[in-house]
Amino acid sequence: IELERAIREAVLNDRFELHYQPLFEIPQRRLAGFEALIRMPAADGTLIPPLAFIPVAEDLRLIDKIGAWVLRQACRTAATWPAHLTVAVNLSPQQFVAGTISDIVAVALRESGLAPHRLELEITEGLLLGNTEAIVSQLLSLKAMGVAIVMDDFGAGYSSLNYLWRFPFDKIKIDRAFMQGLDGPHCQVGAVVKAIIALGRELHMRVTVEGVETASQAAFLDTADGDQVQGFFFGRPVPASELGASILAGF
Ligand code: G
Ligand code: G
Ligand code: MN
Ligand code: NA
Repeated sequence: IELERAIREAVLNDRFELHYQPLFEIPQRRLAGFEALIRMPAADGTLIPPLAFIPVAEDLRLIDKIGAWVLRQACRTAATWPAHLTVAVNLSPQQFVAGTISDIVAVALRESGLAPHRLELEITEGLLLGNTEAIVSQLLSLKAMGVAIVMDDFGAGYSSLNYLWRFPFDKIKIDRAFMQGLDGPHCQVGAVVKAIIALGRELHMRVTVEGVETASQAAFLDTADGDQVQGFFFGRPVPASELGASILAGF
């Protein structure tokens, strides 16, 4: 109840923050762009992570408003970056229910002046469980605007392979569980990652490896053929205000 009140108040006053985590090209490790990650400031000054309030915001049907704010804010911020850098925004399945997501994205792009090809929209398999035709037509109209569609957390769910040929993804992000698995007892994890990358190649989709936390995981990337990497080893999410200097330094 306390959380519900805090969310409603944050929505009314746009009191959210976006942090940005860098993505790098493989193998040059050149900065490619950032993923925008929402946080909600709490009364005591701490930041509430999305997993703690996004599901509640979804139940309260407030995610459309929050999501529209995230899109506008992320596009506005990215428009101030060097023009080769992209920004990725996470979308909740609920943002596709009303059928207005492409209008909301169009407004964010128009207001900010951000070139559409610099915006990536990350969706998860939860979205694809729904009304397939309605979802595909919305994804296609987003793609027609020039925006990239990304399958997030790939491989973590139940039937991801089935989605790969049904939906028009430009990129897949391999779930961070695979990188964590590299340090565990299952010696075939690396082979599965390489096979997913090959699958992406065959489908003409770019592949991002997520959740790289250690030097040994980073070294694995030299043996694989991925396009991009993201993870704490290379860069943590930081507030927009701290980005400027880091970007100029190549992060
Ligand atoms: O930043 P963090 O690792 O705590 O994010 C946890 C989860 O919250 C991730 O799965 C991420 O996709 C999701 N998330 C982060 N920002 C947003 C957002 O703006 N909208 C939605 N719907 N989910 C987000
Ligand atoms: O589900 P999604 O990929 O959108 O989740 C993004 C979340 O993953 C962010 O909240 C971010 O903080 C988190 N994250 C990013 N890199 C790493 C990492 O190297 N290790 C772990 N454990 N989490 C990460
Ligand atoms: Mn994501
Ligand atoms: Na992910």
